[in-house]
Amino acid sequence: MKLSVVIPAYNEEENIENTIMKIYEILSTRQIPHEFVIIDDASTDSTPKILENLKRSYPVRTFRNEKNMKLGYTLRRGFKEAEGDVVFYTDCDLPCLPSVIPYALEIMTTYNAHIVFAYRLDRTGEGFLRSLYSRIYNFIIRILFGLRVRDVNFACKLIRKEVLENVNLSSNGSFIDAELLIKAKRKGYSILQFGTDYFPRLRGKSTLAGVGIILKIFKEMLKCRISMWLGKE
Ligand SMILES: Nc1nc2c(ncn2[C@@H]2O[C@H](COP(=O)(O)OP(=O)(O)O)[C@@H](O)[C@H]2O)c(=O)[nH]1
Ligand SMILES: [Mg+2]
Repeated sequence: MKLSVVIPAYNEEENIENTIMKIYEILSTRQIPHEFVIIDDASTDSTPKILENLKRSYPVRTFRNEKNMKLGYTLRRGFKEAEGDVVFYTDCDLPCLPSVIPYALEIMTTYNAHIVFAYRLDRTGEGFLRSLYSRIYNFIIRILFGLRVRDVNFACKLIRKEVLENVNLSSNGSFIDAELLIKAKRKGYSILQFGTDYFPRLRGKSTLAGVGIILKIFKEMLKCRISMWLGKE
């Protein structure tokens, strides 16, 4: 079984190398065949240059969006490019320990699950406001879509490629995580969650909590809900 590690990157010159190195270390030690698929969302810092260098030492394939397309579009591109049987998706600032990857793989094979993903056991590092927003968001997703999960947006998800090929994703923004889980569940795929520790970003800026990003989530969420009500999905 080959694993594709898909990571979206936007101006991550301070994190990208460290993240790839740490994940590579554990996957090669455990002899898990893998590749990295890094989608650079039109970074304006030295991320592309660093990625070119990393290709010499690690199994990295990179793709670059012509212009900044945001998280959902970028992830969908990464999912399409992934050549593995299973995809692990995380963030450039590595919010979880890399050791959760073999752990999640173990859960996936033991329980024959289609998606295995983590929720944060302790969100202190996220800050009070972010943590509150995130709880409200999880609640709204539960009410609107009947999806009972603890931490929709936590970027630590292991997904069988088969699911990505059969679920039709269309979000360009950060609604993508919810869209994936909602549509996968509707198609009857099994999803399993496990708790893990959360490691907040130490370097670089968090860019996904702005008003524009949140408005886009709501717009795409309503679009998805309405098209499901209309039977289009
Ligand atoms: N595709 C894309 N990814 C982004 C953008 N902004 C941030 N990211 C990536 O999304 C991931 C999470 O970003 P981060 O700022 O840490 O968000 P947070 O963890 O929600 O605060 C990282 O891998 C970023 O590089 C963007 O405009 N487009
Ligand atoms: Mg982050």
